[in-house]
Amino acid sequence: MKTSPFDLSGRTALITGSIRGIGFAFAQGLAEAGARVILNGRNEESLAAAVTRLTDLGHAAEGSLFDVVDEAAVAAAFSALDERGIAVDILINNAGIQFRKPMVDLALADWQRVIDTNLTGAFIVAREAARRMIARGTGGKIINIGSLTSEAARATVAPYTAAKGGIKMLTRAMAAEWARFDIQANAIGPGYIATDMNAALIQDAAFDAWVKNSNPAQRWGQPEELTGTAVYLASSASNYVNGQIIYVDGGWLAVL
Ligand code: GCO
Repeated sequence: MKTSPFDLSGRTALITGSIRGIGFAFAQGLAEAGARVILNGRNEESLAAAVTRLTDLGHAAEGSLFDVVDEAAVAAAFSALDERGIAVDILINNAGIQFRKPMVDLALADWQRVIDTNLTGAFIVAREAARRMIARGTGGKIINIGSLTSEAARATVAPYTAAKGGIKMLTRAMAAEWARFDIQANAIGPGYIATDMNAALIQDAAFDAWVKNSNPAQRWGQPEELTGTAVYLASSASNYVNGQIIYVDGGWLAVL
């Protein structure tokens, strides 16, 4: 029986920022498709709890504690996996933060924190993963997480917008350098997804109405509505797809 091109059995996936929200949904989706998953976060307890949620469902899951902005900690995390003979075949660069303030009032430290986590962190983790994929000669998958703000801006979220715009082009730079090693680098652009990060926006009646009136699906998306695209980009079904960003946004960017 021919195995499905979407089958991830025998693959190992690392998902950064996967304790909750869309990161956790990505991890659960890839685990359901057969992958062993490595969750990541910065808080030991909540990371362990997230791992237990998946192992309780019978999935092969474990945790790797590091902050994506900490270059030494990221390198140490990968070395620890090397020592245990664990090869990361699939990387989802999902770790991200949001900070909302008009630019004229924005402190450089807040700007830097968002850029470091949402853009530089993706570079730091992908570099470690790609070095090993190239050395093993086994290829691999890198999936970055963009946003509607990879294409269009909204007031008060300038560092996030700059970082997500950067993620789109960083993904293409990865394709330019790593596709020849059979590494496919692509991105997913979530629309407005009902997560903790957007809780304040959901509770804001005017903002909630704006989201519902601005996308043809007329609703917020759910985290699990992103996982199918992640499984596709993590699987051999996308072996000739490179440097793309797939928007999962209810049609927001497609319709005036
Ligand atoms: C915001 C939101 C957005 C969404 C998403 C949209 O403040 O506008 O947090 O950034 O999370 O990225 O694509």
